[in-house]
Amino acid sequence: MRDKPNIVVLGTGGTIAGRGAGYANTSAYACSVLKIDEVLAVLPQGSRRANLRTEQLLQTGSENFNNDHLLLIGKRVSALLEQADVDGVILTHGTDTIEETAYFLHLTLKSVKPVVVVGAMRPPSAMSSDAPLNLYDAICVVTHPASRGRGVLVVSNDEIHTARDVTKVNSFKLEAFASPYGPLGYVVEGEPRFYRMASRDHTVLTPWSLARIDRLPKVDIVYAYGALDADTVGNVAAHAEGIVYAGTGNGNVADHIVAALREAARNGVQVVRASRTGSGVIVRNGAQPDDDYGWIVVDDQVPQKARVLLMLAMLNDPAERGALQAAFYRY
Ligand code: DAS
Repeated sequence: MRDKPNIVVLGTGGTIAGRGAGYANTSAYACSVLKIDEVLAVLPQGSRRANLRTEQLLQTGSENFNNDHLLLIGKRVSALLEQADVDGVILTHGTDTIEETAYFLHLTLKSVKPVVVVGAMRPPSAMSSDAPLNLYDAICVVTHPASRGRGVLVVSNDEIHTARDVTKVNSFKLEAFASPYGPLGYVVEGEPRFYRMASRDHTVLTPWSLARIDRLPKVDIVYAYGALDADTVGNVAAHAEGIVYAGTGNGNVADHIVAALREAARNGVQVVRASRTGSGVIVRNGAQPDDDYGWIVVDDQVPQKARVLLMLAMLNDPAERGALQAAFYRY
């Protein structure tokens, strides 16, 4: 029996590892300059709850993360979770794309051990930085037995979110993260309080294992607006294996874009209708005859999460549209 849980803290950069010129620089600062040990130094109390071991995995803003970064992070977290002397993992991460990395891990890790992804909206050098409290809350959540088996969690601003639902909804406020159905719980004075479960399959209940993934299909997102031209869509389709179409409203596709997306689908590109609104469901064969066109629709996944899920689903059944559609309703 160990005195405290053994937690590995992986650093990847972001604002949580940033430094500004002065206290007043809450939004203008150098990102990804503090090493993970320096990041943890803002919170000397952290080691009261856990034996913390650090690793510097990356050192860059999360806006730079591509599929190779996802695989690198995923494989490292996965390997750590397999070690008997590791009880949980904290991943420090830029906030911009935290939701994509967290969702990728949520769908691919094969462990019930807690994994918490955490960032900050203000660097540790700024007045009222959220870095120390977010880090402290992450340690409290990752070390708590109630966090086991819940999939990957994102902790921010006193809230615990499931990786499936959380998105960044504000560019500079501390209340930057929201889930359309609310957080799973709060962290109150260092104690996680969970109020609900994530209901969709994740981690050990998915078919994807990082040990078997070395490449992800190229899936791109096309953002809809009235003046978008069909050639742009065609150019994207020519270089992609899948397209998530972030349509207006309930996944609407402008009349002059329909042909380009139908052509893409005929050429074997998987086309997924989503919404650029940020929440809500897309009804299959609602705004468009998806069966006739060979298109797929999201359930309620926002375009950036739909991209992650489509990449994974295409690993199993790249051409089987029924199976790809089913993935959107299961995960
Ligand atoms: N540079 C952004 C990022 O790394 C900012 C942040 O961390 O909030 O995502």
